[in-house]
Amino acid sequence: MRMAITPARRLVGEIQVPGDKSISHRAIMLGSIAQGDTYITHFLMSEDCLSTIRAFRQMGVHIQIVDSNAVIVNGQGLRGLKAPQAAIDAGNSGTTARLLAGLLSGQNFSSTITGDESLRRRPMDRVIIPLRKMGAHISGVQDKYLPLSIGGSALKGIDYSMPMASAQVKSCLILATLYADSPTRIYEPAPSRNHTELMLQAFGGRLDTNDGYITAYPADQLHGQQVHVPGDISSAAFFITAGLLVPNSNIILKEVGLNPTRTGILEAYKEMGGSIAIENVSTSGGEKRGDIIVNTSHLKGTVIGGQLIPRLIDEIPVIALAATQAQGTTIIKDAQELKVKESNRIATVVDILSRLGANVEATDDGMAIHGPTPLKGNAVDSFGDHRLAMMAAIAGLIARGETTINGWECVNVSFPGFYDMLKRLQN
Ligand code: SPQ
Repeated sequence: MRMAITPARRLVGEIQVPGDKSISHRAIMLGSIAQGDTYITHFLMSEDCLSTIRAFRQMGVHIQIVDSNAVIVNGQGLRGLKAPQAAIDAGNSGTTARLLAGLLSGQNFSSTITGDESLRRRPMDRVIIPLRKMGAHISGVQDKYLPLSIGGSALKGIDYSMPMASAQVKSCLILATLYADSPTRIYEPAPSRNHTELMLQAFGGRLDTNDGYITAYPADQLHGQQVHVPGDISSAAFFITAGLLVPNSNIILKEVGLNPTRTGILEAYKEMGGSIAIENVSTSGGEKRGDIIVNTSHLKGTVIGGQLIPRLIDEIPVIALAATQAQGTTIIKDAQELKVKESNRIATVVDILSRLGANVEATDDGMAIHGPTPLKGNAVDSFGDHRLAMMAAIAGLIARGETTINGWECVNVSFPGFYDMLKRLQN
């Protein structure tokens, strides 16, 4: 499907972006293996999260979709999952595949995890290697790719230093350790999102966090909870960026997740001179949330790297767009992980922004963007990557003429309703 975007005069209004994708996945997973019901509100009903729901339904969990964003999970207990009769299809979702790999390794049945063409190209050795150290019987194509075959087995805790900052690897090992006979210590090169840690504790699981490492523990039982999912800051990022770039804009984003492991984009934009304020802060289930108010701003270039990268990794495509409008050069470095997302997000971001007239070059671990450069509408491809499709749409609001985006449908992976929300701010 092709989407056409034309320039916006201004963006004004109040919106509430859909629920956080990472938290929605985890609520289904922990709810499924907890005792009793888990009630989830403001759940993200997107393709990725529906892949997680389908996976647990295949394992005998009753999951009721009450309305467009409320779900009740009828937990089966830690040992209550049933052997799936067919391969579990994680679709486009790396989170589903990698977290499930850990959860399934400790079961007393065999299973297979597969995914779509994009996911079958993404590395799974990052979970295969540590899971094998725990005693898992797990193998993949070339020992690296989906489909993964998992023969349930007895697991033991390990000490593991992760080669990259990855919440998915960390969460995979935390979930596997629930079924192990001893604790696992996980060292992270830099802090990544900690939603699994926070939610597991809310469900009654034990976990210690220290500077640079966490200790995960086996569990006897988890207890179903009420989870109210905050708005996804990775989805809010598109509107925050639009608010900064489109002239005369003022956007209020209600109840967005402000977990400090996810707010790198706010720090980067403040450093670049963005007018961003936070109001009405509260915390629920350990997750901070609040309203974000954005006004049009003159931006300046900056350097984004090091420990900041895992805290804004999924927002880099749209931050790169903002950098095309900033005075001076923006360097994004230490971001090699971008190469193994739904697309190679270094190559694809540079491709799209260059086609729109930006002055940007790829580097080995990120990119350099020289601004400000006026953008010109053009035909671009989404590369089947939801974050790129939405980044290109925001670019289209400030580009001269029309911008068309091929392969628009991938937006449903994380943000159904994105276009309607964008339109509403233009009225
Ligand atoms: O789930 P998936 O496909 O990996 O989604 C992405 C995204 O852009 O939506 C990455 F492509 O988000 C990841 C994120 O990059 C979601 C995630 C999580 O929920 O744990 C963690 C990050 O990945 P990683 O590899 O750094 O752990």
